[in-house]
Amino acid sequence: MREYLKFYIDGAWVDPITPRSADVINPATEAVAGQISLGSAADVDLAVTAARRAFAGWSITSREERLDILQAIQAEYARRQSEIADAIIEEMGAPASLAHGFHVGLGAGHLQTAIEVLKDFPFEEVRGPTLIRREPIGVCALITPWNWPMNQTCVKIFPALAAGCTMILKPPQLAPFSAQILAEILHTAGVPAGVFNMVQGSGSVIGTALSTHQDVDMVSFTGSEGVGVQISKDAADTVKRVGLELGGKSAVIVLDDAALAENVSGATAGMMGNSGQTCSAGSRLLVPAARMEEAIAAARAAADGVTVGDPKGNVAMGPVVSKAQYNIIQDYIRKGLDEGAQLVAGGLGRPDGIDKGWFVKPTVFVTTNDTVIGREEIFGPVLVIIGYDDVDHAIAIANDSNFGLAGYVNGLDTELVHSVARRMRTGWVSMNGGFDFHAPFGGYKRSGNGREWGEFGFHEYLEVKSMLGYA
Ligand code: TAP
Repeated sequence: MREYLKFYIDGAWVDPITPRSADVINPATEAVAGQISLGSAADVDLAVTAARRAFAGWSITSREERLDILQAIQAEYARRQSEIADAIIEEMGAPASLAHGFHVGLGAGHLQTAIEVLKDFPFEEVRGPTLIRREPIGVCALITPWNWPMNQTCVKIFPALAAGCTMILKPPQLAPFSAQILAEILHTAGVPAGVFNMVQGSGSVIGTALSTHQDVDMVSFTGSEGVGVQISKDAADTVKRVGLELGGKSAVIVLDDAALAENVSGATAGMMGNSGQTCSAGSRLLVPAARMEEAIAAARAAADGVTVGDPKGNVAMGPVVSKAQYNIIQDYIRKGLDEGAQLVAGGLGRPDGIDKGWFVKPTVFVTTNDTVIGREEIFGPVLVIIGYDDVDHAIAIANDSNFGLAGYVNGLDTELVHSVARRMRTGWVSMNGGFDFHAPFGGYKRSGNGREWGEFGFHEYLEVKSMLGYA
């Protein structure tokens, strides 16, 4: 049983002002995995005061001082990454191979990227008679979700630290363990008191207290669209900058010249990887309508081949994060059946042989883009396949969405792949599996605003000052 009852404020582990705790449930076993404290607005006040005090010193540290700290964190993160992975397995059910691999790897990647960007980031540049300075924005509230706990946390903390900001992290109640270990890492690595603070608790209490706080300068949020809208409203009265990374219903376009079975198989397995709980998941698979039977066979084989079970073991897919999330996904599967979508694999209920834990069957439907399961973000292991007539039709389907986070294009004709990617209305398009930690990541339309990752993620935490008459 993990007991994480203290908050990290002003460089020390402190008790909440009003003691109140909550259980954290392991979604694979439904057993209590640990306890955290639930904070209050008064705890947030202490953390913000500490962050404001620390800002005066941290904001004027040199590039070298910040690099030293980030490199110390890197050494400590590497030393404890196995512990982080174990925490992630318990808190949100990621399978061990994914937790020890991609989950901790994404966190490490954002840390390394922040170091690389900081090394030669142009904080000052002269343009004509003007000196343009980029200065840290101030005290930042970082509000994160449970689905990729280290990715979402590290992609905010490290650029914020590198930029010279101070911060308060509010981890998700459903997956609070790995953040607690990360706070220990920052402490051991020597991050000065007050620069990084962490208060656990509910979004409605801690999140709201941060978004409305007079002395918080910006909020960086990743999570659902509804909460993103609420945070924007809450932050409006104090004119904070708000960065939002919200949901998606991202299309994978498999072009006619691509190896269809191989691509469908890869996209299906990829969709199931984190139990479909990925904002950029390729949850709409667009294939040539004339080759639908071939696509169905490949998707069925791939989905049926996904091993589901105890995430500590050697499986490809663990449970979804919670009972509530399980029920949402079951409702969508039911909706798909009611809408008359063709069920290709999976379906309602737990996988055969599993009677405990929030496990969902890897599910594939064939449908059209005007159905509920074709349009809404399910955030579970449910893939929809949609047929297209020609390339223009594929792009029209891909862009016919309220979201605009990610897109995927796979094909052999490089010029065609590039032209399709150019026409997709999303902030991030991966062509033939392309991946880059330095590439800006963020959404068009209702998928959010602002960009994270790499140098663009840095700018989120910086103000721009013009000093005229400089030269
Ligand atoms: P959210 O409710 O959006 O939670 C994300 C974070 O925001 C959590 O830390 C949450 O705190 C906090 N929060 C909740 N209400 C808040 C408020 N009024 N003010 C400030 N912060 C607040 O997401 P969820 O419940 O975890 O998941 C619901 C749906 O969101 C999913 O089904 C999925 O569609 C979507 N989602 C998207 C993403 C990405 S990456 N785009 C990630 C996760 C979820 P708590 O600790 O109280 O939850």
